[in-house]
Amino acid sequence: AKHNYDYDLIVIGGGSGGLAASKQAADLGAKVAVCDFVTPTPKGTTWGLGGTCVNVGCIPKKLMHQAAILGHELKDSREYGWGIPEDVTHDWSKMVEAIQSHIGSLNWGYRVALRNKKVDYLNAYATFEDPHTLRTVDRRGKEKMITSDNFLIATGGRPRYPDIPGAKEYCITSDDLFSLPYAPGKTLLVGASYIALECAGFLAGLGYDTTVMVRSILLRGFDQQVAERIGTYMEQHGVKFIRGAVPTLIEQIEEGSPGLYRVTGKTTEGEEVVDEYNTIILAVGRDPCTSGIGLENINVELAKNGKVIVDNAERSSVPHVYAVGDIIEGGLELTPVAIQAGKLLAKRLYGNGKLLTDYVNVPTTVFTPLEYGCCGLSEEEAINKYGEGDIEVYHSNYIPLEHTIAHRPENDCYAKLVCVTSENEKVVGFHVLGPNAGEITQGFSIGLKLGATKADFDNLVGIHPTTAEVFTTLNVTKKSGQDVNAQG
Ligand code: FAD
Ligand code: NA7
Repeated sequence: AKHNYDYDLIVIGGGSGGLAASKQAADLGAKVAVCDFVTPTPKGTTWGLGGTCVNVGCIPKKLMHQAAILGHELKDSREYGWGIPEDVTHDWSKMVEAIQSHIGSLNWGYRVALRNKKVDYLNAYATFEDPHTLRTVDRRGKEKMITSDNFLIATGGRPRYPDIPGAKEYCITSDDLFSLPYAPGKTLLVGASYIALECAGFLAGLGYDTTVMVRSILLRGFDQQVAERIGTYMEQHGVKFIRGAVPTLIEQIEEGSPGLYRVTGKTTEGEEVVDEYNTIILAVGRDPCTSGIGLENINVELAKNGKVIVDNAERSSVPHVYAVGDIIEGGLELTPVAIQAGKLLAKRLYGNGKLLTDYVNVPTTVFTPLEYGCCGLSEEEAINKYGEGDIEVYHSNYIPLEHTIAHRPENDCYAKLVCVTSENEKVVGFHVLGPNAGEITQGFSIGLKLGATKADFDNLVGIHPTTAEVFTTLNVTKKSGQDVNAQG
């Protein structure tokens, strides 16, 4: 018998995954509500509808990356004849204002889209009361109970704080950085994930004294040869690295915007490192927002790390409760993945969709000063999976034509294909380090999805003069030990 619920589907979380699912479900005739509530950061920062990507993730970080690139290109432009004065300055607040105003228009756009599609939007924090009932609490503390047939949890993640004195009092995270109303000054980034390196990259590019404190390796999970090349490039472009260290104590020296703080750290050898910074940005990982939402009341099974265990159709251990995006165990923490999973789930639930989200060969890009795009396996993963003897790596340094006139260093950029010999040299790993790596990787990733071989890449005719054409002419194998320097 059909129950008399308020909704067919309630989505908890109005971010990338939740919005995509709710709009798709409504398009297919379902009665849908979205609950989205941003718990303020310890500094009090909060934001509008749209989730991490729009407000404190992909969008503002790519725009700040662009601001830094423009600064670098301004310097290049002199070599191309532009008479740029030597004393050009950058205005942090103006940049933040422009970015925040763009984000504001996106927030508004999402509200309008939900209204047009007749999705009810509740700016309220949701917790499960029983398997079909949510308790929602809005900003003013007003409570409401709502019921639904199905639920989608898409609550995303938030930055983790290390358990050291001063962390929450004096440090900020990516949740605060993109709307910081004052220039950060001398900055320390703690962590070596892509978020830490991207932020360090654009801050240095904008002219701030920038240091990264790295506990172990750069970019865990990514190809380590490329990760180290990123580190080297960043070091050559002004980013300082403290390797093998973690912070143990943060103290305030001066109040202000920014203030001044003393950071004490400890290296793996037990040595103490001490320095002072105006801003400390913690980027030591993210926790899934799966606690404090009543999942224990309805027995949704979680993995040890707090992520929701789902089957390949994004269904949790409770059959009418689904999960997508950053909170699913074994998923990928990327916006387009959350969107795809949300859309396809809604099509399966309310349309006649059959497609499952494919989490394999998903391309991604790290927006460090020199961008790193990749798809498929890192060299290490390929060796683990196929054995070193069955892997052939083709690689080359390259020089973007644009860099020649600008006299940029000649061997920063790098292209690499990881192939499986016994499978007709099928390409299982695509890696590119250079300008516009994201744009390059997006196109080539369909080749990997379709099972392209090295011969297919060789058979492809390049577009000249581009940087992507390097992938049509790779002929040096890593095993040969031949020189990969680009011909100047
Ligand atoms: P989110 O977008 O995080 O949305 C979850 C929403 O749910 C939030 O609004 C949250 O406030 C709300 N919520 C949580 N709990 C409740 C509750 N109980 N009740 C009501 N609402 C609740 N990805 C890329 O693909 N490319 C990038 O370049 C990129 N850059 C990034 C840079 C940074 C600095 C960060 C932090 C992330 C970046 N990401 C990037 C990752 C991307 O932002 C996430 O993968 C994506 O936003 C995940 O979407 P989601 O739907 O899972 O969750
Ligand atoms: P990640 O990728 O696990 O990154 C966390 C980073 O922070 C990583 O460099 C860690 O170093 C470092 N870390 C963790 N704890 C500490 C402490 N206490 N002190 C100093 N440094 C620390 O997590 P994210 O949430 O950023 O990313 C999750 C996924 O999103 C990731 O897999 C990407 O593929 C995309 P470590 O290497 O552990 O020594």
